[in-house]
Amino acid sequence: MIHRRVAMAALSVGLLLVPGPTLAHSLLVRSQPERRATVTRPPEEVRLWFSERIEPAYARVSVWDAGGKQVDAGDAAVDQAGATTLAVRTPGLRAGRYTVRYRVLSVDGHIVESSFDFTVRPAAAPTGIQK
Ligand SMILES: [Cu+2]
Repeated sequence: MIHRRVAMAALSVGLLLVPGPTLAHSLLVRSQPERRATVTRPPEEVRLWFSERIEPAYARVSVWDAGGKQVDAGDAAVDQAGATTLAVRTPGLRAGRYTVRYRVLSVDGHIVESSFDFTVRPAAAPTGIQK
């Protein structure tokens, strides 16, 4: 039922071209890995946190390598409790640059679509230097 309600909301906004001033759409507030981050340990998943609830049926996130190959496990899912977190597993990432693409539908009916990159740095060889 909530799916229908959100679809109707999206339709209303599209027809009226008037965003509701009291409704905020879901913005990406943080991610792991972070935007433009360089990490030394390949992440087992990519997780996105949004400012507002997102509609699970319309949430998409995928991870692509520099050659344009999709490298996520294809199991993107919205957390059950708050519906503000979206994650996808990324097993076996090697060193390289990756692009995270996401598209979510806020409960206010707005679609938010964007992307960001992160880099996995090759593991440094042990140097014996103590921190
Ligand atoms: Cu909005």
